[in-house]
Amino acid sequence: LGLESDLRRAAATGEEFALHFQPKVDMPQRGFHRVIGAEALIRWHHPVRGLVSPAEFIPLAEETGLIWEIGAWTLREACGRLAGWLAAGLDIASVSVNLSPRQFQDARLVNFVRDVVDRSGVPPERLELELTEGAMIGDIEKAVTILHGLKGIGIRLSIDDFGTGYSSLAYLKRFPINTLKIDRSFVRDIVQSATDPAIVNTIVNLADSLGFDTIAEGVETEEQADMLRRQRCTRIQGFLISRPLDVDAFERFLAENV
Ligand code: G
Ligand code: G
Ligand code: MN
Ligand code: NA
Repeated sequence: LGLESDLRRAAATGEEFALHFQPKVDMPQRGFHRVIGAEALIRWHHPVRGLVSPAEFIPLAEETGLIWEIGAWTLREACGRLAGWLAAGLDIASVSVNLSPRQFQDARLVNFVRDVVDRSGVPPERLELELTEGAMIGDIEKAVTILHGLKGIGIRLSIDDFGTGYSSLAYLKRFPINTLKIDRSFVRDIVQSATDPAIVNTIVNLADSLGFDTIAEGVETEEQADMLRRQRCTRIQGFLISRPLDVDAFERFLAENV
């Protein structure tokens, strides 16, 4: 209960939150990784408890409805940072923001996202929203309508943790999305697994056929990256490239890598 009232207070101002950014890179057959974007990940600096993980407070925010205020802060902050980087000449292709199921199902979502993008002045195609399959189960017709509404703003859409949820191929073909983010559970054991390379390869082929991109999450070693490359997955994100970085560290990373 203490944490809930603290979160309510934090959500009211946003002052205790910060965004960290984890680079996403491409992985050509040879040569260097190039930064293609970054994922924004929220952090809560609690005045007494110190850093509280989103794994702890996002579920609480969902249960209490505070996710709307927190998500609004996150989206504004991400667009504000992106606008600042572009104005400073740091040519970052996209910044993604995670949406939890309750945010996705909120009737205010499409208008709110349009409004934040408009006010920030960022080109909409530089903003990406990451949704999980779980957000879209239930009323599929409604989910497709919301996705088209978001698409109509001109932003990019990805399915996060892909392969762990329930989206059937019949649904997937109706989703106007750009990217499948291959869940890190398929990456973790890919070097020694008898099955995981085939699963990744199948996801990449499926994405190709449907006109989607892919990116593998949770890549921690060169060996995993090599195996992914052999499965034709050419975009990665993970500790091998960088942990999520605070704004200063991320700006240094960009300056050295773009
Ligand atoms: O950054 P970290 O790996 O600790 O994130 C843990 C979980 O919290 C991940 O599932 C991530 O998607 C989620 N998360 C991080 N930031 C946000 C955010 O701004 N909004 C939502 N809805 N989820 C987030
Ligand atoms: O659910 P989502 O994919 O949004 O989760 C993002 C979370 O994954 C963040 O909390 C981030 O810290 C974590 N993460 C990012 N890269 C790696 C990695 O290489 N290994 C592990 N174990 N976690 C990672
Ligand atoms: Mn994500
Ligand atoms: Na994920």
